[in-house]
Amino acid sequence: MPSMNEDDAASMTEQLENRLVDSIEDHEGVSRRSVLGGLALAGGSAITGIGAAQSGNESGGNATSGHDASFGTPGKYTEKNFDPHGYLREFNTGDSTNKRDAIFGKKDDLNAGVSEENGQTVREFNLIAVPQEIEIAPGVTFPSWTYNGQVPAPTLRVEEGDLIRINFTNAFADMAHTIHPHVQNLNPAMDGVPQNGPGAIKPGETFTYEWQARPAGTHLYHCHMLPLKAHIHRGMYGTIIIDPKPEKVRENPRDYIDYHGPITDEVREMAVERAKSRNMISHADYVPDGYDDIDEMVMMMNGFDTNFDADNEVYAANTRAFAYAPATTHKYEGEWEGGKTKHPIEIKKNNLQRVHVIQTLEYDFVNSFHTHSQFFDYYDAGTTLFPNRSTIDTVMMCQAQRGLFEIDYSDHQPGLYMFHGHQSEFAEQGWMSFFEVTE
Ligand SMILES: [Cu+2]
Repeated sequence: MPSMNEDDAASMTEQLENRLVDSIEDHEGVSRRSVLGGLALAGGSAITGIGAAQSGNESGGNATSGHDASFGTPGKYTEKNFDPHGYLREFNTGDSTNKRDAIFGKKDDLNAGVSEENGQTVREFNLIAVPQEIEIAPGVTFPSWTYNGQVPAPTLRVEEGDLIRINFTNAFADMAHTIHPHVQNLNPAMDGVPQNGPGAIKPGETFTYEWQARPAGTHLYHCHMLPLKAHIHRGMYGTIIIDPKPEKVRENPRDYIDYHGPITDEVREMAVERAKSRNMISHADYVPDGYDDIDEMVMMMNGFDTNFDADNEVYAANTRAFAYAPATTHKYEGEWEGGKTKHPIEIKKNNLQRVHVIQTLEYDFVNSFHTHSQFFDYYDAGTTLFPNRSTIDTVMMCQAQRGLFEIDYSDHQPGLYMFHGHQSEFAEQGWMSFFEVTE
């Protein structure tokens, strides 16, 4: 049987959500509107000294603007410039002719283009540091610091061996930022720490970072300004996925597999096949035998300290508490539209399902990821093509740790299957979600 029926799951989510929203009602760092049906508050701006007019809302409005005095529906999210469901599978490759941002008609110029220089593919992106109010629970906003107005920042996806070029602009009025990538950087000036290279990128300044795309895997980028925990906790982090090149794997399979036995032809071919299945850029149509398709998604496990006491009150995967949980407003009632509310993540049972999981929580030492009713394979940092651990249903992750999960529900009945952080507090305060397995 599926882990829970829809009505029970929606009811449980609603109870948890109401409790969560009640618990943070009076925090000075948050404003709460639609749940109470009250007026917009300027709490976040007062705390941070960041004016609402500077909050980057030219990209289609944010949760603060446009909803003053609106009486929203309890349990519904109202912010429309970030959709945690669209974000799951939104991979930016730099290709400016193939933007995937049609969900809300929002259009930024993140993908700046793909070109060749000295025989190397260059994937170019525009990232802008900008303050932004974001919605972290229905009707509850948080004064975040962002890349491109969203938390998590956009996912960048490149191929091993590419040059990643980042045109970085700091649009804050009063605060310096950087971008530090967790890749193998050959030039220390490009490391994005304030003490090196261009150093802190001050308000109004721009700098072009260039990073080598290696090693293949699931990686992190984040701001490295001090106080570091503040810049990370406020939301300045995103994912870089580097797809393995099958040709490189064929040449040096040992670099890609956690395996110390002889490299037989069979082992080599198995590694090459796995590399093809991971590579969504130059092998986008490749599907391994036995599967209908490959589906990949990104979940950054994060949290928010809404009263700024160095302890998180709201936890989530991809920012919004319970965003992937069943709700009475879900799609089966005809009310679902991207950005409006929450619903489970659909998994087609015959797909090879991968989840890139990145732990970015501040103020708590560890986070975890736990699946109900099924076990998964785990590839630490996504850098190996054979699993480091198999047949586990929970993995513990420290900050900046990330991994690739492969989950197979092909022999399961269609229905709802819960997953969540296995710290009970985190799960109850927002980090609880469901996969909906479908035929
Ligand atoms: Cu910063």
